[in-house]
Amino acid sequence: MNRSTKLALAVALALGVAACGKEEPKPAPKAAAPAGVTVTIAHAGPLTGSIAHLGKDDENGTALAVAQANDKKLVIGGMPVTFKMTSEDDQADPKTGTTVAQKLVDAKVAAVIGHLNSGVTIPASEIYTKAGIPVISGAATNPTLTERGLKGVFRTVGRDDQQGPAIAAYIASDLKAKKVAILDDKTAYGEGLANEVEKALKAAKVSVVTRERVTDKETDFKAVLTKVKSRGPDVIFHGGMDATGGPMLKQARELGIKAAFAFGDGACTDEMSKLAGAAAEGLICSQAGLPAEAASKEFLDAFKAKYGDVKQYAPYFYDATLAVIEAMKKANSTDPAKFGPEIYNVSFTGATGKVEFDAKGDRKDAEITIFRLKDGNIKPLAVVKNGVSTPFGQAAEAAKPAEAAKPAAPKK
Ligand code: ABU
Repeated sequence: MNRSTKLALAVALALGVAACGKEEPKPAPKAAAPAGVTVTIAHAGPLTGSIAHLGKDDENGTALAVAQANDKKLVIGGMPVTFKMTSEDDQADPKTGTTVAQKLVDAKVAAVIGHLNSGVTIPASEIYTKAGIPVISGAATNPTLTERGLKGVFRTVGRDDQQGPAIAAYIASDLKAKKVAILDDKTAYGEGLANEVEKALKAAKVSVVTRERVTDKETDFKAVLTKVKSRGPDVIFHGGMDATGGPMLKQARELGIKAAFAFGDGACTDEMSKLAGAAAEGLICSQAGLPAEAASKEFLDAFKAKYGDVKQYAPYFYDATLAVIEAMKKANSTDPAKFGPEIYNVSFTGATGKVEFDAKGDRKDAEITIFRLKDGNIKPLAVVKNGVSTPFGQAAEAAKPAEAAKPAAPKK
């Protein structure tokens, strides 16, 4: 070993000893970040078929509420929560609806926002209830949904035993009908609503000249309308969706039927003027809630930026989703067994006003709005609450949530 190698070895050894003798600074112990949880909220409704435009609208309302909840970075039960939405197509078909329901139960979703059709929501809700999963519809209006004593079944819209008398009162007093023909599409919704309208008209001493049944799959109504025409009604009420109501109205005018047409919420959409053209002008209809334009400005701005115009019940699906998340916060749990019962106790101002449920799961103080279609769009005329009718402008002002909502400019 020459001199310079010995020197290098000595330096290296000295440095090594120094390094070994020195306490390395240890990083300060970090507080362990709690692992987050992912909570799946399901939407279910018709995403294909003749009323897919309405199912998509509902899905968009649900998705917006889920996205906004994620922006808030909620911590529930000490855990950061990420919400995920899954969406299933029930094709507006009761049988497909039960298959979808079982699929969502098997996937262990926390809650279901849906379905749209009463005839689908009613059987599907039995499956959810057995599995302890809460379900909230923002569109199903048939009273049976919440009349079976099932726990965990809710709706954010009104019921057909509120909607039927409201539209019947308008037919009797404002349209001054003497003879009314009633048709329905044989669904739980269409038939149930038509029954309510018939009952209320008869109580108001208005003559029901015929009661006819079609189906929700039909597109040619000329035979039944010819029979209806022979009875000389001054008003025709159809319990069905816009997919049947639009073609029915168009064909009625083609047959020279002059009677005014009235519909419930299923056919109370701007789609009617696309389906029936000019024949849709002047129709009257009801929705089982306030009109979209009366929803909170916050909601309307956010919805429009992402999805465009509201078609009908998107704000009610949005609020249904908020109700689930509010209940989770109240229970401090994302476990349906714990937050499900808290849905009965939520009280918050959503897109559609104050959201609270009664012991059956129905929306407290539900409103019904009466519309007339003018210049291609449905325009609100009056709001009926607890049987009392108020002109729309006045009712919207009274229903305005304190902190948020200015009604958006009326549609042109
Ligand atoms: N409420 C209108 C359409 C949905 C239903 O079947 O109830």
